[in-house]
Amino acid sequence: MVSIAIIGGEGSGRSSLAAKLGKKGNETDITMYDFAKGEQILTIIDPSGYPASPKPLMTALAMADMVLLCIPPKGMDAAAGECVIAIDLLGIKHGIVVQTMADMSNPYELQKNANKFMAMLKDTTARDWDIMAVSTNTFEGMEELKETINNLDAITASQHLQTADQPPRVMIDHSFNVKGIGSVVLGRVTRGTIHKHDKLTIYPIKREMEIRSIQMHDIDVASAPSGSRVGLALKGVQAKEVNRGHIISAEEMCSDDIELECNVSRFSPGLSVGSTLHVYVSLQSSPVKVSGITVDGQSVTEVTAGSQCMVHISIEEELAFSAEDTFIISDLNKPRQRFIAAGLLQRKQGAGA
Ligand SMILES: Nc1nc2c(ncn2[C@@H]2O[C@H](COP(=O)(O)OP(=O)(O)OP(=O)(O)O)[C@@H](O)[C@H]2O)c(=O)[nH]1
Ligand SMILES: [Mg+2]
Repeated sequence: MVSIAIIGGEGSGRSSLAAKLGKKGNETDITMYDFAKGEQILTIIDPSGYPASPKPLMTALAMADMVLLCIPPKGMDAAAGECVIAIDLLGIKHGIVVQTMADMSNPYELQKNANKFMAMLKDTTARDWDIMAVSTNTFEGMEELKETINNLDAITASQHLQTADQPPRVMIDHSFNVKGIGSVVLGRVTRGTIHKHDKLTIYPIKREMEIRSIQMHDIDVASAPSGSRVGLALKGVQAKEVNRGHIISAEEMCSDDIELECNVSRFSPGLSVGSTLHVYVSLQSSPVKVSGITVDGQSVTEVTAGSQCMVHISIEEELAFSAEDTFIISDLNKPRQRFIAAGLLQRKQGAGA
């Protein structure tokens, strides 16, 4: 049971690979594919609206346990570089670099490109990722890729298991009304275990509700552990009140004004007070204004690339989050590299949760 984001630049072979790994399902700015055979269940997320918008990329990464970074024979383009920066800022540890369209390349060129990627990734969280050549035309490398995915699945499954005793948390990615059933949401359990009849709250709307029933791959179950992709029928909330990014949990912080301990990307123009930017956290996003920056306790008006600083942001709408969530600050107006900084909550916020 593993959720996989297939990312990369435009025309890098993402959708072709996704279609070979699973069956196409729901399609919005992300396209879902799934595969289930015995114990093996894969959920694949193709951020089809990327690179036009960074949001589908952030959504896919927040939904995934692991990443397949697709690089075609022509090499990395600006968007692939931006994907690497996103992976590194989010601190994503599990993934594979997939050299797509291997039938259009040759062993010498593949090795030469693999050496280049290794050099490029050596200072990032992707430094130990396998690099694998695959063709969806000739099926070269597909079995090896699936085997490597299974190995990573085992690792992420054991990490999910370690959260079993923690309070449950579900990230909602789709919601709709089903005739005769009522409000249904789709999402992923990212922590703990949920049970039928659990009474929890949807954040940031702070609506108390009950889990009426749980389905995993269209089969009714009594409970679902961390890592599961679930469909939930909910009592006490209408589907139209629930949006992608809402979180089912016992307790979340909610705020529209926070201070983040930030690492400013080395590959960004830096950050300045007064600028209007965008923030992503889990599956939520919102415009923000940078209202203050401090370095070593001193207020400053701007910081350069590579800085560490405290950044105070005023968010257009209230977001829900926990202490472990990474916030990504982004500038949608930058033409090439839009991710500016990654931040964590520095201290407990005075949240109204
Ligand atoms: N020869 C060959 N062509 C491939 C392979 N995989 C994908 N292609 C072709 O490459 C082109 C791009 O592939 P897609 O899978 O659409 O790539 P994508 O990253 O989803 O592209 P966008 O969503 O448009 O950014 C298509 O014309 C595919 O038919 C492959 O393994 N071999
Ligand atoms: Mg595509």
